[in-house]
Amino acid sequence: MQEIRVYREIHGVNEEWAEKNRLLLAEHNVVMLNIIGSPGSGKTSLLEAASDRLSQSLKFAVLEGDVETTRDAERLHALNVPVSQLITGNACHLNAKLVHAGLSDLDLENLDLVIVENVGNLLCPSQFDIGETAKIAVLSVTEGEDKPIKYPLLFREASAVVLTKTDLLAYLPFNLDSCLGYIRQVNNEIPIFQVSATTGAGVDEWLDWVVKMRKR
Ligand SMILES: Nc1nc2c(ncn2[C@@H]2O[C@H](COP(=O)(O)OP(=O)(O)OP(=O)(O)O)[C@@H](O)[C@H]2O)c(=O)[nH]1
Ligand SMILES: [Mg+2]
Repeated sequence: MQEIRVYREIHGVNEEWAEKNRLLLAEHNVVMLNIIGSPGSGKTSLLEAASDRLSQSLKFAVLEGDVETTRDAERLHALNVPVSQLITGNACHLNAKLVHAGLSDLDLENLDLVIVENVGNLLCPSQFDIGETAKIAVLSVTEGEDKPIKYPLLFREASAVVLTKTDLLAYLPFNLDSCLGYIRQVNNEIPIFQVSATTGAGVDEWLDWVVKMRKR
């Protein structure tokens, strides 16, 4: 009888690099946060709105993940944030090896925190461990309130949710209570921050959480 060949994706290789990242971060006592959300959900805008106050509390750098261009890195560079751009080519997520390349070039000895903005995608980045201390789920009110139950993996794995663009709530048929309920349905304990990068509302509350993560 003819044999059946089975080919399986080797996630083990990514795990090895993720472990190297964890060791590197631990060696320098640096926390790494992995920000994940749909394209355009407001990840870079959140960092822009937060960078000034965050730099008063912690020494931090950003690794920007994108399929193409250095646009997001340029936006943060313009605000004097130390930032590198990680380009994945066609991949819909960052892998641990690419993150390792970015981490290795940072002055980790003089940093408290590295924030990674993953490639805009609500599903794939959650499936790849990059050695982060915690994941942060970013969801904008323009995406619809049901996304936490339609794409539950990120919300299950995240340590916090940032609900962005709340300044637009008045103009959208977005049911905030339903959204909060759906997030709780997937992850009962998770802190949820309601934020507008445009008005600055809620940014400080989220930053308090970030600073606590570093001190923990
Ligand atoms: N009204 C409003 N618009 C926002 C807010 N935050 C971001 N935006 C807008 O949303 C769009 C996308 O914002 P980005 O910060 O580039 O989103 P992103 O998640 O970094 O996008 P990718 O990196 O491409 O995945 C831009 O036009 C922003 O101006 C907000 O709080 N309120
Ligand atoms: Mg961005």
